[in-house]
Amino acid sequence: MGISEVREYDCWLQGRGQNQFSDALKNCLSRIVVKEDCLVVKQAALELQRGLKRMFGVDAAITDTIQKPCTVVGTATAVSELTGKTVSCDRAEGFCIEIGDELSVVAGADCNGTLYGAFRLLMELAKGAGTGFSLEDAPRSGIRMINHWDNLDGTIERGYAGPSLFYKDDKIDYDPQRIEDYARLLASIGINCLSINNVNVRKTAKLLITEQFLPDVAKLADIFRPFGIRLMLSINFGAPYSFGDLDTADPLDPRVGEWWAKRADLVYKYIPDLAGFLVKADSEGEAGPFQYGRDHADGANMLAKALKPHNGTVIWRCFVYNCTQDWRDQTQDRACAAYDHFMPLDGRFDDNVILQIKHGPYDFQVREPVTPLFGALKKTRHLIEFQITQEYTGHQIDVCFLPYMWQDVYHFDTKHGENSTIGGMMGNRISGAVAVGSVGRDENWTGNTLSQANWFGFGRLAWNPDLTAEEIADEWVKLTFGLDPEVDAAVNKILMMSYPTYENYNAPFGVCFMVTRSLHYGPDIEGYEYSRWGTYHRANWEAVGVDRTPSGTNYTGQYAPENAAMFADLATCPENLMLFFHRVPYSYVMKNGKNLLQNIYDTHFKGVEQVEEIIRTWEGIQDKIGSAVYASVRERMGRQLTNAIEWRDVVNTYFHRHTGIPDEQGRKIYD
Ligand code: GCW
Repeated sequence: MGISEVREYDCWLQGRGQNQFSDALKNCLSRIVVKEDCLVVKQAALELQRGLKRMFGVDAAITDTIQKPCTVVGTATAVSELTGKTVSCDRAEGFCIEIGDELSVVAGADCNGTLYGAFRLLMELAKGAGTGFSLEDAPRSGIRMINHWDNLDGTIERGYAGPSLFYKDDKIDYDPQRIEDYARLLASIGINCLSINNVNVRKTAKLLITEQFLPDVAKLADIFRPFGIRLMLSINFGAPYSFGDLDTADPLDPRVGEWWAKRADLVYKYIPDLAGFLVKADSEGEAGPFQYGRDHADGANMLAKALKPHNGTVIWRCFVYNCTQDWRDQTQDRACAAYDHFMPLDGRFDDNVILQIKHGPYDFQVREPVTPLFGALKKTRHLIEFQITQEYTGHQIDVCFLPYMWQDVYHFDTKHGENSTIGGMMGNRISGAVAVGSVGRDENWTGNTLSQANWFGFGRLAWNPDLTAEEIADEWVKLTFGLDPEVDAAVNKILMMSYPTYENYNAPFGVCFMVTRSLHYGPDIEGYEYSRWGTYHRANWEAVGVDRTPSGTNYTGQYAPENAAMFADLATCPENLMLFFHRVPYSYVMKNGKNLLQNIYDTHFKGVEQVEEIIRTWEGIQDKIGSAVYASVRERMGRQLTNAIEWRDVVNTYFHRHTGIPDEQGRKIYD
């Protein structure tokens, strides 16, 4: 059989592996029985039919008449009635699937669960499941969302995969088939909510909540609805005056509350099931309640009251800090901002307000500690925010498998009460997971085809935070590249070594910002060192890192006592975060017996060697994966190697110039 090309557009819904079903199983799958009026359940049947054809070449008919052999699709109640067999799966949005020659079943706890069951059946078949297979599963959290940072002009803030899927030339302009395919891929990994415009709501984007755009937003919502996906709109807190007829946006001014209440009535007339508004306020220059001496709760609650009659939710982002910091003042610390702003407000928010908190206190750096708000907030619903788009992790040029780091976030123990890891709190103390999306109009959605694994991985972890990076990589590789053991081993190796590789040549030991300003690709060691953004490493001739212990900014004090002590003590602070928490002399001897300076040199030399190994590994499977995907990824790996070499040489030269100390192995460091 010839090498079938990896169809990059289909992502993980390829079915390249298991396409030799037994005749009995093929007959059973070829008759799909569904008898329910729910839009999403009907879509589940259609997706099963589409997937069987596109992934496995099996033609299936859809009927409402039960006749074995057949595959019954529906909510558990309906399936039990149709089959006379009691099927029970009662966890929200959960499913149970069974594969049999006479009778296969896709049963959902509800409509969404049925859809997720249909996609899971297709994926399990693609991984080789056959007769006798059964699985019951349900998402840990109720909110599994992606944020688009798409602008109305078609650009995407921090986007690296082509123009926006939704907008062009200040209009909503899209290919309906592409949007349906996008909804399909999102639902197949359990995403149930999508905000469709940039949180920096500027220029025309402010008008998305007006009749100029609402009819088209409604049409978009119609495409996502059968896939169980509700939309959110990012709004500009200053809208009442920036395009409205008021002269204020003061949340305590009754006129403002009325203005938003009317606005909400209009929006929900067009999109009755809109999930709500996403808000970035008083952050990086965006309008907000601070302008009027009000706090975040005043601002969020005013909006929440406007949405309440429509069952809408306000998601209020906590990415706020005083972005006019003075690098001379070492008492200021941007890392403290989220906790300082929001802990005092715990319990002040209405029940339809949910805070959205970045997983780290800074800004999606290669490695950050987990934000101390998690576990500390007791009376406020909140989400954890990740970034799939690779703003600081290689712009989807460099391969960098993010679940490798995300699993460390989910495993972090906040030491607040019982079951206090982030993963353990998902679905109870943490209401869900959200991420900044990474897709654009590129044929492969994500620029680098291997970056699809990050999009896939976010969805899988939002569904089940106990999954390991290895499990996610292995599943994505099988679903995308098929079941050839040599190909699987090679791509798994590349994914699993890619994060340590990137961290080695980019920003090891939690040093954070050394990227070029505003672009955030490539090195500029002091690019942010004197900026107003509070993003410093303070390297000099003897030491590097920021003292965030009680003798410094006391950021460590925001953690639960056990973690505060652990981070504050250089001996117990994890070495991969030590420059985030401590100012460390270059002479400091690390656990591997070498001093910090030599470890800086070693990590950067090693990072380049690891990229070369990644390239060799990819080249080794060239004749097994089809020329298109091979070439597109190999081209990016070439650029990644250039980037890694630049990081190695710029960083090593910087620290060599600052210290005058050469590499112990005498390797080349340029002066
Ligand atoms: O990560 C930073 C980005 C900004 C982004 C901001 C945020 C949307 O550099 O581009 O703005 O954070 O999260 O609001």
